[in-house]
Amino acid sequence: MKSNKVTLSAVLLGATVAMTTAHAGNSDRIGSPPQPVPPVANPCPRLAASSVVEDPPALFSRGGVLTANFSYETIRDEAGRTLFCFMTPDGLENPTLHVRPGDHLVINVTNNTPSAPVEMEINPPNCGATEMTGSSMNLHFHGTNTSPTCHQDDVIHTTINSGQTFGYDVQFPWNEPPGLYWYHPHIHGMAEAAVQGGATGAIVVDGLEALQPAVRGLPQRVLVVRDQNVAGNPTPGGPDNVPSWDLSLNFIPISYPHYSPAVIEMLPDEKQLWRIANTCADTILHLQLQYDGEPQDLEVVALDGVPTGSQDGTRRGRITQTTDILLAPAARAEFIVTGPSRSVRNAALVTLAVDTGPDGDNDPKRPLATIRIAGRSRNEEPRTAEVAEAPWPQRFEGLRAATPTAERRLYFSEVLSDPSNPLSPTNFFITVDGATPEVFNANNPPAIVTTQGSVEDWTIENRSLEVHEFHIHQIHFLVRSQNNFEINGSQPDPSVQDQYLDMIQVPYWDGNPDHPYPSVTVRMDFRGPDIGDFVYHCHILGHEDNGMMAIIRVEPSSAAAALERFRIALGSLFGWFRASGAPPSSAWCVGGRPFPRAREGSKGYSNAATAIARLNPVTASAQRGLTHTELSER
Ligand SMILES: [Cu+2]
Repeated sequence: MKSNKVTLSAVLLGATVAMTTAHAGNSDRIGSPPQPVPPVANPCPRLAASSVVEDPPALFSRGGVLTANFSYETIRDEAGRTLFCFMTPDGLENPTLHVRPGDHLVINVTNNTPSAPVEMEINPPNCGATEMTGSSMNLHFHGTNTSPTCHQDDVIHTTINSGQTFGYDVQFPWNEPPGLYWYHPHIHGMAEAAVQGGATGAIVVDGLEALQPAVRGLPQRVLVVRDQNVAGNPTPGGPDNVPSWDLSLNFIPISYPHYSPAVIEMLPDEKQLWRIANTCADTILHLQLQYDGEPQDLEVVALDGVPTGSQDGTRRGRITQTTDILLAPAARAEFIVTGPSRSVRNAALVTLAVDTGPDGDNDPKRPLATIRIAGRSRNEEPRTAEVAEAPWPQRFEGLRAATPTAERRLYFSEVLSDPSNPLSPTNFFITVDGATPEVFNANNPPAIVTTQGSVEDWTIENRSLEVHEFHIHQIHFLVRSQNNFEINGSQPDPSVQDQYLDMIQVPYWDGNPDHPYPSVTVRMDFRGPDIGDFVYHCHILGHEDNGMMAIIRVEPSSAAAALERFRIALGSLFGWFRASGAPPSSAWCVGGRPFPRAREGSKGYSNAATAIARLNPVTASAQRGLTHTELSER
């Protein structure tokens, strides 16, 4: 018995020292105030239509750390659109950030956009500024299974205002799946404008070769799709089939009405790994690679950053074959393509028309790129590693076989802010069934509270007349079922069934009271180390900005909480928690201090919907949302 106690104490002490060391390492990197990053001349450059596609510039971690200095900038283009971007001091725009599992991603960012009036006060615990203005920004590391704490992947309380500099130190977990992730600003009410302005970039967790050997040595492309306002803001739809938004591919515009595609050069019959991120704010993509009109086979190796079929404990992925990839806003797909042979006359990467529902956007068919046979060798192009390391344990292993500890039902809904006025803005909601729908406010209490270690099955319904795109921060989910898709003529997507995603589309309801709501059932994995408050939301950012987001709190398991208290006590004893000038990492990192509830009468959004609508007015067209009374009477 004694030896067991000694062993347990040693393990506890070892774990505590490890946690403290990890925390101290984090604090040391952010301990001294980050140096301001000066603005860069001529920021946010864009390419000409029909340009040849090149990869975004790329930065790679060394010795376990990738440090980047970002100047957040804005400029207007000749069409009057407001552009946003992250510029490095040496002029790289939105570089791709390559890290490895276990690495630290250190970003010093200065908000060099003009100041704007205060919009609301953010209740403590604050991270950065305490007031949100019309030009606030922050960073979200989409899809990464990192911590939702201050200086890492917190988006609820992290606010960086004009002229302010902020230091991120995001620690990637050692068991992070290798694949494509991305970064973007995530200030509620302004996310759509920032992302459509172009402030998005790719993150690659390297090592895909270890789990998907078929990609070894292949030339690889990082393809970042963005959307933006159509020049002149014509009314979407109509006889000319005007898109709600224009697209660009690696900043090469594909603009209405001519849709001149970008150009991808390949050798004939060449195999390449394409890593495509849909970083559109609102536009859903339905990708096909067509040779003389025929859809080509795509060998999918990863979805949303997770190698397909890789989380079952074998640490080997399984390639899935498809001709069509539905890519929700924020989703990623990585697949092997075979270039056209010389006999192909017309090779194109296209996005097909997407049926978004009667209240949805207009996402018409259009080309993204034509494939041109190039005579030059691509030996100098970036390639994946020829020799892979041994595969490592994966973040979501064992989830499929786990017994759920809870089941929840949530639903997307929309209502007019003034039900008597069909032209009033729409409020958007994501609600736990039975709760009162509320538009998002950073000062809202959590809508769901769970405990670290739990595994939950969530069914997410769509009770509105347009599609919504479910996303949760910090974790991926296992797709278990796609239900009632047939009521509006859509089909479950076999290529995402049983895969691990951080994005999934829920088709629209048809409004027929006799019909069930379309839904998805997904398995949530809260077994990991990430505790605290984070968000889930629709990733059509126009919807998220107008309320369709809520907070989940993951409380530490009792063992983790005990360990945390022990660590704090130990830290106090040795003075390891010296004042560093940096705010505490999170409410939980300061000893489980209760998260303060929203203060009565605090300045800010007394009517959040009104204030948010002021920030981001909704086009009041085709709004046929039912009232919540009507919805709940069903
Ligand atoms: Cu939505």
